[in-house]
This record gives sequence, C-alpha cells and structure tokens, in this order.
Amino acid sequence: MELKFINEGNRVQLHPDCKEAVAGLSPWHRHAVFHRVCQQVYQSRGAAPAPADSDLSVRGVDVLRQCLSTDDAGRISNQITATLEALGPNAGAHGPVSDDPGLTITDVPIEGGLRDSLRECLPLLLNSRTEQLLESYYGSYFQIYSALAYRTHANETHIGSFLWHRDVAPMAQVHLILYLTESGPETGATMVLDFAQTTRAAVIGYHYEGLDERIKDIEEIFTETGTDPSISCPDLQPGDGLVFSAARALHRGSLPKTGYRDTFTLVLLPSLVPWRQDIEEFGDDHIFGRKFYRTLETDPFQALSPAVPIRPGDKLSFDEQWVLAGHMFP
Ligand SMILES: O=C(O)CCC(=O)C(=O)O
Ligand SMILES: [Fe+2]
Repeated sequence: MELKFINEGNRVQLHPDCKEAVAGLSPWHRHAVFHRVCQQVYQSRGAAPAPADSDLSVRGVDVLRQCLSTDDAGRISNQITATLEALGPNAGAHGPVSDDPGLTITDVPIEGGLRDSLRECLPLLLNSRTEQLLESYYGSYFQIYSALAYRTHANETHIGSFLWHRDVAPMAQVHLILYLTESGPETGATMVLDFAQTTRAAVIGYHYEGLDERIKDIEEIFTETGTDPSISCPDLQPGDGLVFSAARALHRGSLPKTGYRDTFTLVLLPSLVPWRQDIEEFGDDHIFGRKFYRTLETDPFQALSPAVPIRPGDKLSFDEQWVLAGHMFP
C-alpha cells in the first residue's frame, strides 16, 4: 500500500484516501507504519540518527545516571508526601491505603507545586545525551505521551506490573522511570530481561500474559530451556533513571521491603516533531492529565494521539509473529 500525505507545517497528515486503509490495519501495525513515517520525516529534515548501538537499542534497557541531584529528587519525593497528606490521613502518604495488594501502589495526582517541579524535570530527564539515545533507538523524533507518578509501599504480595509482563502497547513504546528514592533489592526496583531473552521466553509461550497468568519468578519458565535468565536490575540513586522498551522487553517492578518507593514515569512514543514542540504548541495537560493509557487504541497520525475506539471485530489479538517475538517492525 502506498501512503499519501499532506504537509501541514512541520507535521504531516495522512491523505483522506488512505485513512480507511490505515484504520483497517491491526493497532500494532498502524503504530509501526506511523513509526516508519516518523523515520522518513526525521531523515528528510536532515537529522541523521546516531548508530543504534546503545544498550537500549541492543538489549532494550539502559541506565541514566544523575538526571537530577539526590537533593532535588528528595525534594520532589517530599512534595509527593505533602500532596498525599493533603488528600487525607489515609491517602497513601505513609502506608498503603488498604490491605488490598492492588492498593500498594498509590497514584499521585500531578498538580500544583509538584507539577511545576516535574515540568522542570523534563529537560533534565530528556537532556541532549538522552535525546540522542532515544532518537538513535527510534531513528526518529519521539514524544511524551503521558507521565505518571506513583508511590509504592512495602508489601509481600506482588501483583499487576510487579509480575513479569510486557506492556500491551505499540512496539516502539519506551518507559523512562525516574527514581526519586533509592532503588535496590531492599528499596524496590525495576527488573528487565533483554530482547534476546524476551524472545526466548516468547518462543516457550510466555509473552503478553494477562494479569492472572503472570509469574513472579521468571526462572520458572527458563528451566525449560536449561538456561538461567540474566536479569538486569541496576541499583539506582535518587535522581537516576531507567529506560526500557516496555512492549519488547519482559520486565517487572519489585516492591520495597520497608517504607516506600517513589517513581516518575514518562511514556514515550515516536513522533513527527521533537518532544518540545508538542508542549510549545499544546501545553502539557496531555502529559500530566491523561486518563487514557491504552496507547494501542490511539490514532498516532493525529497530533497528541487521541484515543480511537477499537472497531468491532478489531480486538487485540496476539497472532502477529513479529509482535510476539518483540520486533520493532513487521
Ligand atoms: O514500577 C515498575 O518498576 C515497573 C512498571 C512497569 O511495569 C512499566 O512502567 O511498564
Ligand atoms: Fe510494564
């Protein structure tokens, strides 16, 4: 299928004649086609991506040291405490809001002074070195689709994203997690398996497991292969970040053994324009105020990727081999 486009300033719009064809693709495929368009636009602007030889490109995970000073990270963590305290005595500032393990994680509303601080963090997180890392991974510009902050309290029971999974998301979706508290075996962390091991797990049949099928110990499935998984779980200081490919690399959070873990996550996707331009044109409500996280069910060809309803019969079926294997493109 040849796609036609209409130029609109720095962006391109899909030609109306092609809309139906693109809408008929699977959500993964539609997002991959959009990514290809982003790569062509990037190259046509004379931007040459650096070689994709970083750990993020080759393995699917990389560490970003000292995006913020330890003091600044601690100050934001204190703002999270103040934000939750202001919501009431049982809003998750000093303990989980209930015994339900699902409520071990407290979403923090990003408003007021906390929002000002996190807005100021964006250029520190996406500094020129990280911009280069991401642009070489993508071969294109990228956008911040949304950002979320959460406080995770100590708990024995791991559920949801604290069990091994891949996010049901466009293959290009990258998460950048800024740690505001220390990360390590005692203090809570994020564990990632690289692309090669993720593919090996997919061959055995472990890939996009639903919430009820996810496991806590990935060793269980690797015993079948006679190999041990090599899990990446770097110790991080407050102010360090972790960046990983959320749909292509198996990962899970690990809960702190005492106290709490504070994190700020950026959800990144390919873009026709540099990430700053979306903010200059549209502000940052879409970043800090999003309530819709099912990024596959969005239209990447429209600015800010608004949600599009999944069409009847267009269920998310996991039968595309390239998706299961964790490839970026079909
Ligand atoms: O909280 C964590 O450490 C992991 C979160 C996660 O699964 C994700 O960002 O996709
Ligand atoms: Fe995840």
